[in-house]
Amino acid sequence: MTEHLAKEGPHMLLLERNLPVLAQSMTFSKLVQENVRFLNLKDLRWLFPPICHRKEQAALTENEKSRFICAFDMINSDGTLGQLVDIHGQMHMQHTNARLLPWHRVFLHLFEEALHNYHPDVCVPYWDWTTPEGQHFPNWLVGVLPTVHTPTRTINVVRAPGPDGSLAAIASGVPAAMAKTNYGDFTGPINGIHGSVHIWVGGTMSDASVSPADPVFWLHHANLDRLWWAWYSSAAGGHENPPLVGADAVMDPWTYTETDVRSIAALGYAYV
Ligand SMILES: [Cu+2]
Repeated sequence: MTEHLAKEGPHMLLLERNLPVLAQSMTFSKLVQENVRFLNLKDLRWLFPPICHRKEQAALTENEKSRFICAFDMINSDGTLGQLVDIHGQMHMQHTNARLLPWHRVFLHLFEEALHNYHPDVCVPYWDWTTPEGQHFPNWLVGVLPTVHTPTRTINVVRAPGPDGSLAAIASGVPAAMAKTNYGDFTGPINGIHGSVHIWVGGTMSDASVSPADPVFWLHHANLDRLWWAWYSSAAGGHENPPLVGADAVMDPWTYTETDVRSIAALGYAYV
């Protein structure tokens, strides 16, 4: 029955079309969610997971840090992470243009849902390198250097972080970006800052064909996603959406479109 619902049900979740591994692990909660139009939502609220609260990495408890690392290791072992790494290495026009933020919003969402297969309460932390306290490599990830097997290669994660002062200099461009009043003017400098932080971490992170193998990739991109959300919600951003139309608005290789990712609440997460 779960097989039938996952593969043929008329209300198959967008998420399951985009991350087929999830369809193999239908939980009772997910099953109910699919059939919710037949049921009384009010009586079933207790079954639904709360919205994922993405926290600043330094604010995580020791337990939350180890659960994140544990879930990361699990999706590495089951091959999901390797598949995501290879997809990121392919050409989906997801860098240095208006697609950067929406494409990586989908990418983070699929990663977070994959983590939920093992730890339903784990959310992607963000690494806030815009504050002085965050302007160094996250201590708890220093020794986390996984080996990731993708469908095409084996990646041994390495890093060579630059001086903390350089990270501060890179991040100093953020306030000017946040003050821009249209998406193009905002995303231009954010794109550059994004790349500079990748290069600052160095090693695996400096190479887009392998960078998501480093767990800090996800924390870095969660911070960019958070900045985008903050800008969008601000008076300067004024809820302006990326100017994407036609094929540019489809976050291939997935079926998510730009309009599908406008609301982070609808995607099931919030920044705290
Ligand atoms: Cu990327």
